[in-house]
Amino acid sequence: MTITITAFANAPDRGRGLARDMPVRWALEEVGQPYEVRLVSFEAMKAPAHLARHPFGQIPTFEEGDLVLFESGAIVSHIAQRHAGLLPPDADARARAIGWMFAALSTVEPPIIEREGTVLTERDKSWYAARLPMLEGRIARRLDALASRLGDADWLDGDFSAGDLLMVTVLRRLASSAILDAYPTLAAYVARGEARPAFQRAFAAQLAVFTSGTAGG
Ligand code: GTB
Repeated sequence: MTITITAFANAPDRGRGLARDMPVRWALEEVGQPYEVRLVSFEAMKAPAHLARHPFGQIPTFEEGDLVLFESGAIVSHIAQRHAGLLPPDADARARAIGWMFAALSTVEPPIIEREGTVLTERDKSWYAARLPMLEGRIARRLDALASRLGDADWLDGDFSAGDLLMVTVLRRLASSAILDAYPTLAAYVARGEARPAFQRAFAAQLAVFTSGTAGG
């Protein structure tokens, strides 16, 4: 059955691989599943056909036969459960890897997203100068703990897993700041993720939306 995902027809990051189709593409590449991409404009995302796939009118979505999924974490989880390569076979190790998936999205990512939103929309506000260091302090607490747990290991718990895929994805959102400069082991962890052939293929595919001239909408 063909897998179809959705991605921005015109991603604001212009192909830097920061939109959330990227972890889905990366997961599919890791497990060797071919996929097709339906590019959606901002208007199409809010139209009934797409809202039937995604109640919040966002990307990414995932379709395979009768199955339609939204939420990048749920999609990566589904791919990892269905195909070998992203979750260890041992039940306990598998449970720990799933724990890291949740840690990436629900513990490490929220302060990063909050800072990003503040930098984008609150720069001209009176509270900005006080709020930014507070948000960066919250990020630092997460990164301190993550770096401490990672230590000098390559991945968070043994072999590369969907937990690493999502954690690297989350940390990549710090790329436009200098925050990771203070965490050389985490910067190296991100670089290891980005060096994986599956990441490279996924990155090239989403970048091609812009370089091939198919971007629009
Ligand atoms: N929790 C959902 C998930 O993980 O799937 C969040 C999905 C989401 O935020 N989708 C965004 C979207 O569709 C695109 S990825 N936005 C349109 C809308 O809400 O109307 C978020 C994103 C957008 C842009 C950049 N960027 O330019 O760097 C990075 C990430």
